[in-house]
Amino acid sequence: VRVAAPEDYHTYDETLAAVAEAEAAYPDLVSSQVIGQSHEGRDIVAVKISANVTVDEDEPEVLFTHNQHAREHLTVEMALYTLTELTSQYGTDTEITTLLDSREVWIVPSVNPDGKVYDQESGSFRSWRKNRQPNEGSSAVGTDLNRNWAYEWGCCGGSSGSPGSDTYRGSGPESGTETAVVADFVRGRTVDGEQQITAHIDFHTYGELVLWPYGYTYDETGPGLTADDAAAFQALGGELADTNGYTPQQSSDLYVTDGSINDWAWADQGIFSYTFEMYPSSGAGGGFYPPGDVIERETSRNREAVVTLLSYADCVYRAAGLES
Ligand code: 0X9
Ligand code: CA
Ligand code: ZN
Repeated sequence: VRVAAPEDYHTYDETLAAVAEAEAAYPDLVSSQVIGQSHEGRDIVAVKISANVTVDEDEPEVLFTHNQHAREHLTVEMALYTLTELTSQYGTDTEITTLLDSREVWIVPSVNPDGKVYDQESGSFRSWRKNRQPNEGSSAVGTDLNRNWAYEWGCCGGSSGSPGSDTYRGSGPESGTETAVVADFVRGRTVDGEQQITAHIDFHTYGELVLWPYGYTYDETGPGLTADDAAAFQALGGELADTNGYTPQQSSDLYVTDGSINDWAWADQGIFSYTFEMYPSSGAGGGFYPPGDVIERETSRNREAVVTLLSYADCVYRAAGLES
């Protein structure tokens, strides 16, 4: 199986440079902001893409988060693909033009910059997953950010309480520096008590899956997740999967997780929140490190899913024929 070299993927610094370039080239369409710092002090950046980008217009907002897990470098390429595609096609592609005229898109290209740098910096990948925050009373480093979100944290055997584990949930909900930064950013998108972000994809690798809440339980409904909500998650999830050939399922059907971003984003913020597990499929080779020559194919593979999510951002229930 062919695998990648670290230089096949953008570094953290190169990622920020690409964002700055887009911002300079499309000042009316792209605006980036530093939403906080990682544990080691790196900037965590959110990029807004919309017509009249400097104005906070009353438009549905869509969030894409990437790279919670350090070694999932393909997800950062996905962020840069979306940035490039939306900016270069605005004013050319009528669908993208209409969507950027009526939506506000937020991209966080790297939720976990310390982990990304650690995984990529040495000349050979380290297979690192967590952040790089030390743990009190242990020599083991790092929290699994996707077990650290503040909904049913640590409830259900879907995370570990051991700092040495790759799924260590942290010392408490949002104890991870980067979790707290992104959670604060999301909470900050509330205007007059209403969360402006309606839909979200958290990009991971790998497995070629479209996943939706809840992850902490096998039940299809639960607190704050009605049968109508579940029908909408399933309908839109299926429609997204039709565009990229991924397998759609409730996330707990993969395995139970507690403290994942999707459960928090839905239960706490009312955001239709999906996980995409990108290339490769679980049976194929390459794992977290597919060679660089698949990047273009495997990021553009999600073009239609991104556009589809944007198109439903005004009312996700419409995907299930439940428009009120
Ligand atoms: O375990 C995770 O955090 C995600 N998979 S990964 O291989 N990228 O680490 C999956 C999270 C989706 N949620 C659930 N399966 N409940
Ligand atoms: Ca706008
Ligand atoms: Zn992951």
